Amino acid sequence: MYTGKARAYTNIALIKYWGKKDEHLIIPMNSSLSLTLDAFYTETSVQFDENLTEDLFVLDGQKQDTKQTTKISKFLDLVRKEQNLALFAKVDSQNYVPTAAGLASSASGLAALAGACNEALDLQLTEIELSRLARRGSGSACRSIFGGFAEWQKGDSDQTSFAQGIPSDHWEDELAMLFVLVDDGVKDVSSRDGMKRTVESSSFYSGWLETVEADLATAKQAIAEKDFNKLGEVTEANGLRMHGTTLAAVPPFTYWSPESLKVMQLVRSARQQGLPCYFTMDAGPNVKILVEKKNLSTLKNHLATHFSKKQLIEAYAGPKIALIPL
Ligand code: 2P0
Repeated sequence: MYTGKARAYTNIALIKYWGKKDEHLIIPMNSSLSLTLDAFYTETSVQFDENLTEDLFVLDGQKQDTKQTTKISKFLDLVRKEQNLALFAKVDSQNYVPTAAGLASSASGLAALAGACNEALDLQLTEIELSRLARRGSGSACRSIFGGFAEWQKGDSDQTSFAQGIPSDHWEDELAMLFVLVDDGVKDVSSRDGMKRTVESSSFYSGWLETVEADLATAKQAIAEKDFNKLGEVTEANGLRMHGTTLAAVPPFTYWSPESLKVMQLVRSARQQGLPCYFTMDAGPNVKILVEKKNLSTLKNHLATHFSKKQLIEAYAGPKIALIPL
C-alpha cells in the first residue's frame, strides 16, 4: 500500500490565466502571476490499494459522485501511467475555508493531490516537476506549489510550462487580501468553460493577448521595487481586461453581479479618500481587494457601510505546499 498526504494553499492571480493553447496538457495562452494565501487550503491524502476495485474520492467527508470522481481518476491515470502502476486509489480531501462560501478552490485541491501522489509513490519530484504535474490537474494549481508570489511561465510544452516562486524579499508579508463574499450561489459558467468560450469566440480576446505579457512585466517590476500602487494598478487593470473579454464571447457572459460592482465602487471611493487598495475578480462574483496590512482595518470599516462582517474575510500571504506525516 502506498500512502501520502499534503497540504496546499489556494492562490489568487494578480495577472490572470485566461485561455488554453492546449486543453489536454493545460498549456495556457498567457503567463500569469499569483499570490498564495494562508486563509484557504486543502489537505489531501491518497492511498493506492490493491484491495480497491475502483477509485474513491471523498471530499469534506462526503463520497463524491461519478462525475467528480472521474476528474480525480483522470489525474491519477497520469501518475499511474508514468509509474506503470495498476492500483486504484482512495483520495480523501478536506477543504479548509472560513465559511461555506463557495471558495473551495481547484488550485489548492489539485496541488495537494499532486503533492500526496508525489509522497505516496516516492516520486521525488522537484518543485518544478511537481508544478508541472499539478498543472495537468488544474492550471492554477501549478502556482500553489509555491508560497508568496509565483509566476506561471506559459511555456509551449508539458516540459516548459510550470510555475516558480518570485523572489520578493518577504514583501508579501506586508500585504493582505480582503475577500468580499457577495454570493454563495453556484457559478453559471465554470472557469474551464468560460475561458474556452472566450478563446473560441470573443473578438476582445486578441486585445487580452496583446496586453497581458506587458502587465506581467509591470507586476514583476512592482514586486522588485516593492511598489504597492504599481502592483495594485496593474492587478486591477488586468482583471478588468480579463472580464472584458467575456462580454464579447458568443454567447456573452459575465461573472459580475450588482454587488460586485458595489464593491468596485467602494474600492474606488476608498482610493479617493487616500486609502490605496485595488480589486480583482475570478470566475465568480466575489471580489478580492489587495491592500497593505497596515490599511486593512480602515478598508474593512469603509466596506462595513454595505457589507456585514461575515462577508469580509481577510487573508495574508501563505506558504508553499507541505507534506503531512501520516
Ligand atoms: C487564474 N482562473 O489565473 C484564473 C483567473 C480563473 C480566473 O485559473 O481549466 O481552475 O483547471 O486549468 O485553473 C481558474 O481556472 O482552470 C483560474 P483549469 P482553473 O486564477
